[in-house]
Amino acid sequence: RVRVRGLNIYRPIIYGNTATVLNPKQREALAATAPDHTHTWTVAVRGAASAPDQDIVGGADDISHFIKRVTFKLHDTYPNPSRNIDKPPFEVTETGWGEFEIQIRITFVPDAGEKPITFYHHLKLHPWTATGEPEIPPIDVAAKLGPVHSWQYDELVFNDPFQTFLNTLMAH
Ligand code: SLL
Repeated sequence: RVRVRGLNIYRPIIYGNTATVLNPKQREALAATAPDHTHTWTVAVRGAASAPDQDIVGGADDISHFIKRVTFKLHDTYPNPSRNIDKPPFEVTETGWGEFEIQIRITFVPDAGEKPITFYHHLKLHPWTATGEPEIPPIDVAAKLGPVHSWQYDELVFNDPFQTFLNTLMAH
């Protein structure tokens, strides 16, 4: 296996979440099992060429040729908190009532010869405020404000990549 020494190649990603206040119908559906849930949210890792809310099936934003698995580790209050996603869209949608840190682990395709990387995203449910001070508005007010978005841009950098992996990256 030949490494291309001195070469750094990177791929842009975004990761984060969108959260929406449950509508009356959704709350009704959860009344028996999770009456305390107030929001539905989606946490995701996507190629940066895609918009946060966009569904991905192939194309320039497909990151599955170099990402084998994304593991989202949710709060222990969730059943099976460690969620493995093995194909795009790399995302988890859930309902809940609280914000927490989500551990995100990216496992690369075997060809990459790269160790998995782990980082965190703070699941954001409550609206951004002008002061930055946390402030949780009443749920009807939050509902009127609309979806909350919290997304970060980052770059996955591959140093001295294997020639075969470089070929894979370049072919997309
Ligand atoms: C808090 N640190 O105490 C946070 C924990 C936990 C969020 C938030 C529901 C899980 C379920 C849920 O939203 N958990 O019922 O399945 O505020």
